[in-house]
Amino acid sequence: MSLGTKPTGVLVMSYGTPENMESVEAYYTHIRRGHPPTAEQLEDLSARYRAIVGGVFPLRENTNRQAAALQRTLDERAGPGRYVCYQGLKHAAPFIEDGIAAMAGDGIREAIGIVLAPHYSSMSVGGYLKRAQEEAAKHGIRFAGVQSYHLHPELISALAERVRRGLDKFGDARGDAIVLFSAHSLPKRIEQTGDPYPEQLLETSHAVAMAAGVDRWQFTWQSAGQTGEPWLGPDILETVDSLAREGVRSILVAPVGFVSDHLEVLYDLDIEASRYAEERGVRLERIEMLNDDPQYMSALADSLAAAEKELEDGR
Ligand code: FEC
Repeated sequence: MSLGTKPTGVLVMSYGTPENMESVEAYYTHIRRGHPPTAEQLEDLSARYRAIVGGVFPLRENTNRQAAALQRTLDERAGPGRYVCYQGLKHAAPFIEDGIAAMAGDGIREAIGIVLAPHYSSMSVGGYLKRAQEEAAKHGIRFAGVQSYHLHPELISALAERVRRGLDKFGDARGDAIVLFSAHSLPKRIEQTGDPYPEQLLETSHAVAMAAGVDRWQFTWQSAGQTGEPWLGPDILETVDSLAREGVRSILVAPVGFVSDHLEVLYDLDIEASRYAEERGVRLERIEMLNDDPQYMSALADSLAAAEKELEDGR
């Protein structure tokens, strides 16, 4: 229980997406830590958004729906008013710092936080948590964040159900299909610091494959940046190419490193990888994303309860 009558603040953190096509440049500049993209880079990204969005940036609506569903789940568990969710986005407004400042404005003294991405890397979740912790300290808010929840049983169960449904799409060819688990690549230098990201992703993939009764599966990376340094591989396009050469004709992609429908799924997988596979005579399908799935919300709520316990133990 939090001290006094104030609710505990819950910072729901997500990547963030532009408001509209006009704000793609500002968004891209933020991702590049203040360095504006070249005209060519900007056009490349804008073209990818044009290919998927049709005037709406799906990640924004999905994050809104996830935050609202998590609020409902927490209200059902603890009664209304006990927890209040605030959004904090990494690369768009409301930024992580805005979410914490809004809590401070509401008089909140204790907060817990979770990223809508299940796997920890110092370059991903670690970055979100550091910013939240620093901003909370400025406002005198005690804060504890969830590092990862990649093996939570309800997360695994929700993903396994999607893998089973995804395989059904292949009908009679179901038995020949291979499941390709994927996640956002990161610069290869994370391997030198013992970062848990690659291992956690393999653990999730293994657990989902077991739960779905799948024995033909591989893990591959996707969406690597063009930054001039090596990124973790193999990339999904290389993997699709190798599998096609081995005679595989049916691939189900399970992007377990992501939880929402957004650019890296709707463009990199549904358009780019799908087309690439088709050119090689391979049918590529994808599992449905979790979005506001009730089991996913339950995994988030359980993980937050563990973070709150840390706050209580530290009192
Ligand atoms: O739908 C949308 O508008 C946003 C989709 C989106 C998600 C996402 C998630 C992750 N990223 C991660 C790491 C990196 C690193 C860089 C990087 C760059 C981009 C660019 C876009 C972008 N990311 Fe992203 N990412 C999404 C979108 N990401 C757009 C810039 C253009 C490009 O490279 O395509 C390289 C930064 C640099 O230049 O230094 C590193 C990781 C995740 C998964 C965890 C999370 O959600 O936080 C890791 C969604």
